[in-house]
Amino acid sequence: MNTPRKTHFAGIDIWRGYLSSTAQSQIFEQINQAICIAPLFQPTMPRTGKPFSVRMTNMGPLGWVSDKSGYRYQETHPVTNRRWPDIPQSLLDIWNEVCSYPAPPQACLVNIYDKIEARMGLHVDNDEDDMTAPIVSISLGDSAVFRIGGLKRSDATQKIELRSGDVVVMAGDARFYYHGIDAIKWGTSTLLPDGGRINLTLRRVAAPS
Ligand code: MD3
Ligand code: FE
Repeated sequence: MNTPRKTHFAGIDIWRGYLSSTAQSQIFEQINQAICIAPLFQPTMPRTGKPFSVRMTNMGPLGWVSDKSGYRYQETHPVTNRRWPDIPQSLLDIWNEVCSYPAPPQACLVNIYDKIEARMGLHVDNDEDDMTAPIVSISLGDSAVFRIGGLKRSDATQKIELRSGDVVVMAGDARFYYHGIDAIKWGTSTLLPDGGRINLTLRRVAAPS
């Protein structure tokens, strides 16, 4: 581990510089291996079918997908229909280090921001059955302008920059807060050879049995 600094912001815990540049490179390599098995797909909005500006894949027993029929977790890739690759041990270690939930994550959603205009609108993550489980986010590559509000869409929001190697933990009330990514600050990191940003979110879907 690096010498991370834990700060609190708008109800969430941010560990600045949690991952060393070596650790970031190793995780990037592991994501590339996962993408060979589970290629990036273009999610689309329920009902309208409008494509997201972000491409995605998943690791773990479950993966989050979105298409015209809705948002859901499923055991297989929407295009290949094969199971998702395993979540690497390096990421399971991070989950254990930053939260005290009594079971491992079941999904690692991989968000790829590889277009200039890539962003993620204000939303709440509520497709998980156990909403008391935390979500752990890992940022790699170019910095992002992250926006977070409150329990209602109309609540005031605040912006903060998420940088390569930062780890964010959403637990308790913050788990239900509206949040999104306004923009990527291109050229702020050299980790990804083609630029852009990768965000990983580790998620527990079902309560432990
Ligand atoms: C705050 N991803 O995948 S990660 C998502 O950077 C998502 O790609 C963003 O929002 C990204 O759903 C933000 C940080 C994050 C993740 C989940 C949260 C913040 C959160 C859930 C509740 C509150
Ligand atoms: Fe989210």
